[in-house]
Amino acid sequence: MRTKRIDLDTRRHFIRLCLLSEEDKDRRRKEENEETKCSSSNNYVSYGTAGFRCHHAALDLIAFRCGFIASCVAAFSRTNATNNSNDAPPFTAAGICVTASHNEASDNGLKIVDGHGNVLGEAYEHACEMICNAKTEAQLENALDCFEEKLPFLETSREDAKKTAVVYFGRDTRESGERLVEKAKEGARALGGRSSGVAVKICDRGVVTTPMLHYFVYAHGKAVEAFYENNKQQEEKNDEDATERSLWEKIDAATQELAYFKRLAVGYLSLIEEDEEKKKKGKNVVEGLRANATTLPPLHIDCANGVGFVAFEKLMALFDVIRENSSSSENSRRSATPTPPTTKEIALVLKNGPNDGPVNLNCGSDFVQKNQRAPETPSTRLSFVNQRCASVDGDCDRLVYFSIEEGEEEGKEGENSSKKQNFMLCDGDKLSILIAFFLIEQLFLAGLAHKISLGIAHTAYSNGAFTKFCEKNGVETVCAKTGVKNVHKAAEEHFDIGVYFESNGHGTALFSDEAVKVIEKELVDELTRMSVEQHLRKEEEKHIQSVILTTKLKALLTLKATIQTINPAIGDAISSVLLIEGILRKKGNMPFQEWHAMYRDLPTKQTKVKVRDRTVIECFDSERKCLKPEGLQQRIDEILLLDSCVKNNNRRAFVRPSGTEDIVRVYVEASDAETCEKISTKVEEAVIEFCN
Ligand code: NG1
Ligand code: ZN
Repeated sequence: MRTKRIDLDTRRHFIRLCLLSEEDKDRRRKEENEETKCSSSNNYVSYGTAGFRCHHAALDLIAFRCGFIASCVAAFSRTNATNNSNDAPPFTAAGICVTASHNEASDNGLKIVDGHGNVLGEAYEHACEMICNAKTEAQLENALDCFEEKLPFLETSREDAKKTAVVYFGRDTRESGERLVEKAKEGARALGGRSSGVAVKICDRGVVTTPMLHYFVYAHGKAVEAFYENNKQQEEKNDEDATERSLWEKIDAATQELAYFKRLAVGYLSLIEEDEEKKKKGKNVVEGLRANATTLPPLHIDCANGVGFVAFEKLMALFDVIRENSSSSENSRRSATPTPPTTKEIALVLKNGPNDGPVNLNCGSDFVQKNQRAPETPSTRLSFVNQRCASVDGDCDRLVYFSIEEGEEEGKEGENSSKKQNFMLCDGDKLSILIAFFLIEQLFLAGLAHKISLGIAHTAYSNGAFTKFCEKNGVETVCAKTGVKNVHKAAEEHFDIGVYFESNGHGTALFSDEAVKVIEKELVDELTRMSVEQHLRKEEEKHIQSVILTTKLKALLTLKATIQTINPAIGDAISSVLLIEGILRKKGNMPFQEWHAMYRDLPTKQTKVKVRDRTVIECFDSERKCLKPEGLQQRIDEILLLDSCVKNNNRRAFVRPSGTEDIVRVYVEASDAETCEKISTKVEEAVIEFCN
């Protein structure tokens, strides 16, 4: 008979704690007549596009329950989710990230990370929602039953299943973060105890970006896997205590901030290595033609007044250490000559940190991308003009690039002249294009284009000009529902290398395990072939051969460096900055304007509409059409015919309920801004009419 994963005593203990806090909440609400903005009416908090998110005051109970969920996920799943076999390593981890990403400062949220470092699977969402909204004992029992159904069943008795569940915690810079992390820890600890046979270990990583927290959980799993793999191969068994100590040392080292920053920094430095070589030898023709041939101008990063600022500062400090180390070793090698000044590997100017104002207020990637204008924080407003710029969001998992050219208005000069500004945005679509084209080129040069498929996954928010551009250039695309979890899944399912970005800059390039293996094997084969050939060559030829790497080898090394520069767990703005800067450098310091001009976006307008209950809208076709409320889609189709009796292929409009805010999102695209504006107003009116 299948036993329950969570033992009865622990269940009762958890339910009792939940009920106590429910009573406490009711009492407080009566005393204070407390009003909190939840994602929908009657205090029901739904599992949205990216976990639970609403006003921070309504999240204490949810944080506690999410902590418990994360502990169970860590305790009852194996590092290799594809098999439940008992050969799989027993130590697993999960994570809780306390963040509300791009939302305003008073909101907060809970994201649960599974043992692989991914967002907790869709299969758990309904059960999590039930647990977090249950108010009575019966509801809690029912919700736990539903949750347990989803947990992988381990064919072991509880005695054998005695294990350590590790839960990693991280938070962004919001004031409510610390309190909610403490609540979530209490929930996580509710699983630990003699009756459950589980020891819960809490690893609080403090203020970190969301992708860093995902990375720690991912790295934990990898360290455990590697350790067991190693141990299996060793004939004689070591002393058990020593083995366990050594395992924890390995896990600890792999899941620290330094390990994360080192991986990315070393990946980036390997990516641009060849570029440094070229610089020593002189520019090539393309570089010679470019205005910025020697270096890329510094990148001014708007950090959304959030955690990205702190993390980028740490990355820069690591680059300084690497530079110092390499110049001192260079120095000792040629002691007589002074060290030449080393060129900056990367030049970043950080703006809008946590001390500059409330997170995301008038800044950050969401502000820049949706409003199509530069951040408007008082201290930095003007400093973005005529620079190469980028913007990340409040938890640093989104990235967009932009540039504002400002010049004198024609025909006017002097004090009264008004400045003409030209705002240019390279959003998630353009990040996808740059990365995908770069990787396709490398795959061809490496001779792997026929073995590894590459395509782009995107959402309905991608510009029509982007999809046309991909089609024209033979790059396969697939449209998924909004939300990283959906685009990630589409990229994974459709391609060996799936490049995916939401237009708002959420995304990455996903290499399948198989693709990584093929690249690594090809690299080893190529190196072997070269060393054999070199062995057969004459002395003087050997020298030349060692300097001139074959094109194929260079491409393979570039692919390997790219893989290392990417956070393998999830889309990461820090990793994306390094990758994009690396690609731009490798493309001869490609100017922003040239990247931006690869294709011209159709004008778009995105607005939010407040309605009584946004959940009355039901969508289909990757959210490009709506089924309910009845008649709304037909009205949108009619509006799209505005001032024209034939269908215009450049016009698109769709509406969908947001999964992170209590609003309906309206998206419109047309050949000119004026039509966009008109259509948008009419669609907004239709939403209000049909949804209230
Ligand atoms: P919602 O609020 O469901 O539209 C927003 C973004 C998503 C994703 C999530 C998670 C838009 C239009 N939507 O979701 O792309 O980033 O937040 O943070 O930008
Ligand atoms: Zn975010």
